[in-house]
Parts: sequence; structure tokens; C-alpha cells
Amino acid sequence: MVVQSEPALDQFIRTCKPSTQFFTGIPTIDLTHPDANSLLVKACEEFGFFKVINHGIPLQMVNELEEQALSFFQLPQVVKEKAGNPRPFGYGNKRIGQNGDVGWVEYLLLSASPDFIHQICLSLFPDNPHVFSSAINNYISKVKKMGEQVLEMMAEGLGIEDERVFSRLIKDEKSDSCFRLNHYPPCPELELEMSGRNLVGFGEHTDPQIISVLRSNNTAGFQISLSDGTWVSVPPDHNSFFINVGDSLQVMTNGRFKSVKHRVFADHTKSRISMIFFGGPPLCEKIAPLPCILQGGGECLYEEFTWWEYKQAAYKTRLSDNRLGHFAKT
Ligand code: GA4
Repeated sequence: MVVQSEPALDQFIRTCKPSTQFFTGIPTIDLTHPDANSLLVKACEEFGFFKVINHGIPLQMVNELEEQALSFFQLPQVVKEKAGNPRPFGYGNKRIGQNGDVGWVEYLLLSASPDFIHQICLSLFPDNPHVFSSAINNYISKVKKMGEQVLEMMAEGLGIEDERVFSRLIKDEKSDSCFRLNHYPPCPELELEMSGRNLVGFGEHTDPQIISVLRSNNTAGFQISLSDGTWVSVPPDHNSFFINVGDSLQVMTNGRFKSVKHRVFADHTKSRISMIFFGGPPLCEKIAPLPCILQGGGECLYEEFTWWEYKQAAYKTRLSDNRLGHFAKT
């Protein structure tokens, strides 16, 4: 067995312009609003990112998972490691992916299948796997439904006849969706102050899937890149969800929706906990710009690929790489 040493602290530091202010322009979509469909489309075109309120997800269930997650991350390292190696699924600490990326984060990366989750919880807690596995599975099932609803509203907003054109990919029983619990521990060793030095929790990247549904505790640190390349800080809101457009949705909409570049900086005094559902298509699904989108004019920007091919290519890249470039038509 090869035991990897911990990356040195300076590997997590990025120096950039201090941004102490929160960006106030993040679109907030009330899912019960009569114009929600068109507002969603606008948000996906402009930012590839938005906040969802009136989402119908019981907050008690969300808080329950947050508590469970906190207790999990407080366990001794040897217990957490019983979840196995995070490649492809399991417990990871400070190393992300397989190509040398590091982040000030520990995480549990899971396939979103209820049976799989139960198995992992059984390895972690052989005497009582149910508490953790049902907290995760209940959460996923609700958040997945909300994600499907949002995808149907997006299709309607785009005027697509088949409103299930996006959501069916996640509803499919073979959907390759995954789930991640992240814990960004505080880093008191480091006086970050206003020096412009930041501790990278999760480096800049886009998500490969269709959409990602994120919920975090009230600790700041999440940033998105705007269309002009400026990074802005997203005000945390533990009662709402944030949704990212992923690369696959950018392709299906022929670039009309933007897969948002985002990153997380860790806090030096407060823990950040986040939970993300990544809605992905079945492995054999062909991803390409939708014919009904192309009918509106404009040339087709991407080659067709299967989700399996995209995933294979994506997992060979570094976090900050432009993964879609490989499939762009020249
Ligand atoms: C980014 C989105 C999801 O967290 C993830 C990540 C995955 C991993 O952590 O193993 C990847 C990253 C993510 C994209 C490029 C590759 C794969 C790390 C990495 C360097 C689970 C996913 O699907 O893609």
C-alpha cells in the first residue's frame, strides 16, 4: 500500500484581490412564481447559476443531514476511511480527483443509488447503518425531485414541446447521478486576514453533469465566475438551494445555457459543510445539442458524445481544465 503524505499548506494558498463584499446580483427564483420558467432561462443564459426559494423541501430533513454529516466528519480518520477510497466513490481528504488537485476539504463522494449508499453506511457503521443512510437517501430523493422539476420548467421556458427532454435523463433508473458531502475545516494556523491570501477549499471548475443542486451551511466561501471573468462571492443561505448548469446542459442547449465556473475558499475560523447532488445522464446516453434548439438558427457547436465518453475524458483532466474544449466543433 502506498501511503501518501499530506500536501503542504502552501499548496492551498491562492493570492487574489480580496473580495470582502457579497455579490447581490445572484438570480433568486421563486419556484411558485408565475414567471419562474422564463426567469430560470434568463438565469441560465446569464450566469448558469441561481438560487431557488419556495422549493418545497422540508428544512428539518436538510438540517438532519447536516447534523449527521457533521458527526461523520468528527469521527476518527480510521473510521471515515472505512468508506473506502474516493476513486470512484468513498472518503477523500485534501486530494481531489486523480490528477494532482488538492483542496482544503474532506468529503464523502457517493453514487446516488440508495442501495450503494446503504452499502457504504454498512461499512462505516456495521451495527447501525440506517440513521446515516436514511438521512442521505431521504435528502437525495427530495432534492432530485426538485432538480427534475426545475429541469422541466427550464424546458418549458425554452418553449420545448417535450418538457421532459432534460429531466428524463435524471429520472432514468440508469441515471449516473452522484452526491457529495464536503467539509471545509477552519484553518486557524493561517492568518488570512485582508492580505488577499486565500485558502483554496475546492479549486475553480465546472461540473460535468446536467445540473448540480447545492446546499451549504451559513459559512461563506462559494464564488462564481461571471461572464466577464470576474469572481464574485455568493452570499450563503442555508434555507435555499443553489443550482449550477453543468457542461452536459450547456451542450444540449448548444451553449445557450452556461456551465458556471465556481470555486470554494475555506474560512480560517468557521467550518463549511456543503451537500451537492449532481444529476447525470445514463452512461450510454448520447449528449448533443437538441435539434429543436438548433432549429432556432446558429451552427452546432459540439460533437456528439456519450456520457461515458465525456466522463472518461473528464476524469483525466485537472479541475480547472476546460473539459468541453475537447468536444467543441472546430
Ligand atoms: C467536479 C464535480 C463533482 O464534484 C465531481 C468531481 C470529480 C471528483 O471529485 O472526483 C472531478 C471533477 C468533478 C471534474 C474533473 C475531475 C473529476 C475531479 C477531477 C479533477 C464528483 C465530478 O463529477 O466532476
